[in-house]
Amino acid sequence: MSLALVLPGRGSEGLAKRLKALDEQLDIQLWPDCPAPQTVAFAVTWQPPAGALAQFPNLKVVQSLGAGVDGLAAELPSGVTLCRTISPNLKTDMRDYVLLAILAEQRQWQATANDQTNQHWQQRHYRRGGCVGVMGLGELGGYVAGQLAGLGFSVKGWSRSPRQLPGIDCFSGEAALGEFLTGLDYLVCLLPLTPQTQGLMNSAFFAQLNSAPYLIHVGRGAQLDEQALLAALDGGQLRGACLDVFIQEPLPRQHPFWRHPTITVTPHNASITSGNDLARVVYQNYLAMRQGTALNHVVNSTLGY
Ligand code: NDP
Ligand code: OXD
Repeated sequence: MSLALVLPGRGSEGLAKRLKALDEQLDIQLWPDCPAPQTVAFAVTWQPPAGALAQFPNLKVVQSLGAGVDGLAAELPSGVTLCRTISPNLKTDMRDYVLLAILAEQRQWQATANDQTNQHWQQRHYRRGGCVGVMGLGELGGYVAGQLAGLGFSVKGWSRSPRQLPGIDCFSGEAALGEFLTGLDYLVCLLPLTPQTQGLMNSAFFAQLNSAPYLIHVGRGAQLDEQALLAALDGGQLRGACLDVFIQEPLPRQHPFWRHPTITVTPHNASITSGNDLARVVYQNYLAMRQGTALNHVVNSTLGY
């Protein structure tokens, strides 16, 4: 039984080396050079090329390189179990990114950096605390919300099904979205991309904001209507945005977000699984598959996340 790494341009060799360090008996095939595709039962991938997974007739489990699975659901052969990669570092890194975005905005950090460039001494007004709304209360959103509450922020959360999280004012479903969106100072998107969340942040959505929050978008680009965002910034429904994910990545050079005065752009690196964490997650699930025990972070094929 072997394991295939279908990771074009994403360092298959490095992952193979780390996996071998965990278990030198592992039989690993690096796509596209898979000499015995019929022996492959487990594949690790991210945005697989069309048809790449279909070449393994005995595939049982696919492990997504990331927490999101939107880039590979269409390529998943039927009957194959899909798992996500979640690690403690992925959660703490996401918390750090969101906290950094909040604090940088509160402290006007970019303006202060520009002041230094211009040797200009100016004490700037700063905000503190505030109400943070977190959309998505799963592995990442639930963790980030809890950590922000622990730091003294007032935190509201929104999910598909009802949740109860200590210290978080929880809302669920479309009917409660308007109430969730009121009174926010910060709005964080940590939703998975599904047909229900695609285009969610559009002009009707922004019209429900009544307190000009600052948007921190770390879910998926297609959840945001980019023109509606620009209009919401112009119209004062939002006071700024920190964006890590985009409809087109890399963000095209001519895109208006690059030079917008109240938008901060980061290159989809809010939280990245390290090579060692990835190897451990893959190996654990590979062993679970072999031993017939429960796999970690299995995607619900009906919900798509
Ligand atoms: P989970 O699957 O653990 O949680 C998803 C959450 O979203 C759940 O609370 C779920 O509700 C909620 N949700 C799903 N659909 C809806 C909906 N239609 N309306 C309201 N709430 C909904 O996901 P993770 O926390 O692990 O990850 C979230 C996303 O973060 C990933 O899918 C990925 O896109 C993104 N990500 C981005 C990274 C980056 O670097 N920018 C890094 C890693 C992930 P319920 O609780 O009811 O199921
Ligand atoms: C992920 C990501 O889904 O990096 O893990 O976006």
